[in-house]
Amino acid sequence: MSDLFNQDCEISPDIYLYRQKVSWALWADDIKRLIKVAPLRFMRTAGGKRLNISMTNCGDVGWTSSEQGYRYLSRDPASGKPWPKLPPSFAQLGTQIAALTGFEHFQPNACLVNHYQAGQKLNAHQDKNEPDLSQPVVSVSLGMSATFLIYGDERGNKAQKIILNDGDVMIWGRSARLMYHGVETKNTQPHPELGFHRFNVTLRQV
Ligand code: MD3
Ligand code: FE
Repeated sequence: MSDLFNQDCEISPDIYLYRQKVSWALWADDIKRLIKVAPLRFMRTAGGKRLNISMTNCGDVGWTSSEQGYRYLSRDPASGKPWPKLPPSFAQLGTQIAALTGFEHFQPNACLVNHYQAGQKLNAHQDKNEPDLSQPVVSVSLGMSATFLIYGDERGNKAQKIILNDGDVMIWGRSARLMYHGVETKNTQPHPELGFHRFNVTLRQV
């Protein structure tokens, strides 16, 4: 499981990092197809504000934010159609990484795709809209680099910072499942093909 060259490790209790498990090149066709069918969009919050980054989904259910609050929905509200299918390669990576960290029963069926341009950020938040918090979340970084900020159990804590590059995968669960986290891209390095764009794919069981 541990690979010194790739610095694969438990970076903090119940948060695991696997470097260069995939790549933009490997997943580009699936991402491009997805955003043609279910375009990236800036969702709104219950208070009517626009989220900082654009998003879309694939899988059985997709995470949405709107004037009605945060919900997992089986259809894309923009089209009324079911979200595109979860690509088998995404599901396979999720179950493989989960098995490596002791989550043998993880069956990802929800996939949120976030899109960042240089300077865009995701503020500190918890992922707590999933019904079964005993299941982990898997995050796949594609494209330009980003800094993950891990605040721990209070959003006001000093953050642990981790730089994520194309193809890096993080998984967190158990004691880390409800930790506050965020993303910054102000000091980003461009990706040779994608330039100053980043996609983050999160796999969840909902
Ligand atoms: C949780 N997305 O969609 S997970 C999200 O890069 C989201 O777009 C991130 O947060 C993104 O909800 C990827 C980032 C992350 C990093 C460290 C964590 C989540 C964490 C540590 C503990 C718990
Ligand atoms: Fe999150």
